[in-house]
Amino acid sequence: MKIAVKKSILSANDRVAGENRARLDAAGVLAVNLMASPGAGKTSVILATAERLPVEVRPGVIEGDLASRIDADRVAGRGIPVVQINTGGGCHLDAPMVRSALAQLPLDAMEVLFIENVGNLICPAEFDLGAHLAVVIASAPEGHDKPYKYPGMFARADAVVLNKADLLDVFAFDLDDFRRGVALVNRKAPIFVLSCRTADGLGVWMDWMLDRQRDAAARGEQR
Ligand SMILES: Nc1nc2c(ncn2[C@@H]2O[C@H](COP(=O)(O)OP(=O)(O)OP(=O)(O)O)[C@@H](O)[C@H]2O)c(=O)[nH]1
Ligand SMILES: [Mg+2]
Repeated sequence: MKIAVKKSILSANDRVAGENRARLDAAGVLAVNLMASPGAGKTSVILATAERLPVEVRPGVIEGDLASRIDADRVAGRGIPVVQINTGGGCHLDAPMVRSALAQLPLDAMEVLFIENVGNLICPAEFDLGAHLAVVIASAPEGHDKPYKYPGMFARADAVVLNKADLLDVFAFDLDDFRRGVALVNRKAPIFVLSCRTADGLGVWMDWMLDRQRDAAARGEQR
């Protein structure tokens, strides 16, 4: 019974996710779902990336948190269109939440949409939002064992960002072991080791993301 209910919730979610994706495709917007534990650096990665985008690639942001407008205010402070979703206790965003946020965003005036999911390495992986890319952010202070302990999240990722690279030595972070852990569940996702603090490694991540953004723009032009 429990499994049947879960399946039906997920399939209802997937329907709306498909509609969201179609809407984003029509607007030529690349949507990136950023998932990580609390404090890994989701908002920092969004801001560091947005700051370095070429002028013709305009960002928008959806912020997901249980409560508060703290992250949305940080983003709005940079002049970036943003919608805050408060889940009121829910541990992940879902496609209907994103649908209502899309209705409030100027999709025609943006080329890339960052969706910051609720800080959690478990539930967000199960819910398709209609984004084109699922990016998992891990960070040095969390330790190198996370891919082994939360395999579902890493298995579904299109890319893995390892943030706070400036702290690798401080936390005796074993990068090889981390890479092995990711490879156990996901052989395709590139791993970007970077630091929002020093900006090291941001360029490689941005090149990869902008390649995908160009594909999304081409999809929009074909319509
Ligand atoms: N040393 C270091 N600190 C960082 C880096 N990136 C982010 N931080 C710090 O990590 C803390 C959390 O960063 P956020 O970007 O707010 O993390 P988040 O994942 O958005 O957090 P929640 O939205 O609360 O889940 C802040 O104090 C940042 O300044 C980094 O590359 N190096
Ligand atoms: Mg945040």
